[in-house]
Amino acid sequence: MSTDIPEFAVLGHPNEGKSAVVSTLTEDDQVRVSPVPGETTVCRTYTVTIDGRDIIRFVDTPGFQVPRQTLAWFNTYHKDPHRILDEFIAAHESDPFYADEVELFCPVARGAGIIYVVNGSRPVRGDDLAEMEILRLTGRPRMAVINSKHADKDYTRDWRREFGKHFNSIRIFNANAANFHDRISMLESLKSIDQEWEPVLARVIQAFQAEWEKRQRLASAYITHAIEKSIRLTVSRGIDGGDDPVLARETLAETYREQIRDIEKSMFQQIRSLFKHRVYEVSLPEYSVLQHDLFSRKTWELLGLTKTQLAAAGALLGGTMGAVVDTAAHGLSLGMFTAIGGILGAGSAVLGGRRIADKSPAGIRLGGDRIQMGPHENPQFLYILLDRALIYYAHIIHRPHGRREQKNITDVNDDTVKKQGITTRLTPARRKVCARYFKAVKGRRLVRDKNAVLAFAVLVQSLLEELSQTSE
Ligand SMILES: Nc1nc2c(ncn2[C@@H]2O[C@H](COP(=O)(O)OP(=O)(O)OP(=O)(O)O)[C@@H](O)[C@H]2O)c(=O)[nH]1
Ligand SMILES: [Mg+2]
Repeated sequence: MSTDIPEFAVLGHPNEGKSAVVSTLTEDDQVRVSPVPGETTVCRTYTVTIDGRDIIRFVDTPGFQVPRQTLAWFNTYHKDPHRILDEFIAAHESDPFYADEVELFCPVARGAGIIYVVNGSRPVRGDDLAEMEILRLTGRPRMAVINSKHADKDYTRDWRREFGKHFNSIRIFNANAANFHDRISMLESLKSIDQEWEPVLARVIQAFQAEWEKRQRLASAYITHAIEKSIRLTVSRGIDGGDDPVLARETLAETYREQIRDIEKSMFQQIRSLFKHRVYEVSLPEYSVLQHDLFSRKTWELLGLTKTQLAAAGALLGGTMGAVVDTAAHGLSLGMFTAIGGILGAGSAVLGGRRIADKSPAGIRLGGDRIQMGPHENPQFLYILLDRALIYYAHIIHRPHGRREQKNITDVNDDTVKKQGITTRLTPARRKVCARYFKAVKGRRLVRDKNAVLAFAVLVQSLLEELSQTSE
């Protein structure tokens, strides 16, 4: 290898998914992938950088255009076999007929290993055999990758039979479905195509794994932080005798919900950029619970609340009227205000509204009459927030960067959508961790309850790890 870090050129027939493979392997969604054959016309190098260090390079190349004619030239070449590519390039550099072949051989001529990509959903043809023979004659370490574009047609066995004669290693790698573990397995296979690369590729794999663990730690921190913020959130507003209690309560509740939605949205955004989804919005499948509003009954139902829990939650779905300050200055007593606001406000539990101290926790006088929403009183709220975060995380980590077209999942009957809550399957011990955490976050003694907070963060990280072991 001529460069200090490993370099692999991704070669193949036009439109077989070479660019998609490069995109998924390098986690770069800016690689141009297109249904039109001939999209890639010049080589482009994509370097994987971890913590500011270049780790490995993949070169996206144009597809073979004239493999039979190229093979015919290769078969007439009888000089130094190590120079076959240099000689081919020198002989055809200014011949437009061989322009793509000259271009795609360049990275290999300078020492890159070969990853040959084929579409396993179609049969092997004559051109493919010519391409494979060319690659064999280059003498470079090479691996064949079967990237099947359609699950219903499978010619993998035929491809494997042909590959056996031409390649040092064969792998199935689906650019539209591969996850982190598939990428690691791919690197493991590359190790085996040339002994010389073993130690350096072992270091690459280590760097990938360390980076993945770091992302899990960060994702867990983002999630825990957002949940804590959401549960603790309070909003308040001033009221006076002329205010309509129902309206006042509802506008405050909407502000409260909106702020929590925003906290969730920015946490999703943090996770998305952590996993390097930059260009494309990761669209969620239609059946996903995340298609429903955080505060809708549907969300809580899908996430596994039982009928009784739902009934008990009642209007608490949307937040709790946490406390009311009442100086009776405007002639409407606390009892009256909460009673009217509560009863007319869809049966909410505001009747139990606490009277907050006339000093806010920060010691600032609140002055005047105020109503306050939050912190959230319903322990189920924690599970809802956690479930949604875990579901989003799973969508993101199972979304390969090379995938472009969306799966079209339409018309999923609501009744057939199964409950999606991950937390309903938590063991009793894990639920205890959540319950303790909820209590700690809601109360004022957060600092003293740091063990509860720590235990919860550890739990979230384990859940993230478990999700990355599964396929979506
Ligand atoms: N379903 C499915 N489609 C894929 C897969 N890989 C690639 N495609 C699609 O196949 C088309 C071609 O993919 P590209 O990655 O652009 O192919 P290429 O080999 O780079 O093509 P050229 O640059 O034209 O030589 C695109 O529409 C991709 O979205 C796959 O694993 N599954
Ligand atoms: Mg391409």
